[in-house]
Amino acid sequence: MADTDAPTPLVGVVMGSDSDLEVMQPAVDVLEEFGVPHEVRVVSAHRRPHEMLAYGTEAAGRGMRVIVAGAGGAAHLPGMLASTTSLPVVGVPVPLRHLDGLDSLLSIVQMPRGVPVATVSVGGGQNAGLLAVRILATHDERLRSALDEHRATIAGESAEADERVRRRSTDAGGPGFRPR
Ligand code: RP5
Repeated sequence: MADTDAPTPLVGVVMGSDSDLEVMQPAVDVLEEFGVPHEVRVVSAHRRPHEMLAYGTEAAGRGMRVIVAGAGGAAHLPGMLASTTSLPVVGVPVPLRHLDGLDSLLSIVQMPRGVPVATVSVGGGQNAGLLAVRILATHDERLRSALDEHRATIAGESAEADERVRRRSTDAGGPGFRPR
């Protein structure tokens, strides 16, 4: 039975294949952490092109605000979705077994003039999720303070890492870090 109480998804996390899920899951995790309503779909540009076009064309009308699209290899999904909608599309290059994801990166980032895709790093699912939250936060005070807190947490972790490394180098008897 359909869950009629489910909130309208604001972010669509889509991928070319379920084999992309491992890379895309961190994006989903971020959206869950920040309490952003979202949906997760396999929308293949090559295997179901008509459904993919319909997804992009209908997304804004369904209340969506951002699309996060991941694909690998001949990674046409983010760019093709961007050509069907004025919503921001965040592209995630998924690394495959061959070519280390450089193929995916170039396929996604090298968009023609007029059709932008905000491309994150190879395998950068988490940053894609965070970028989607940042886009929503431009009009959402709660999300903006949650992002401020998140940045403070990361800064704290980095300070702790600094302390650990400094302590280790001091224990090793020198003021600076010595490679082993
Ligand atoms: C792309 O082809 C998908 O995004 C995936 O990264 C890649 C391989 O797909 P599978 O053959 O694993 O389904 O369209």
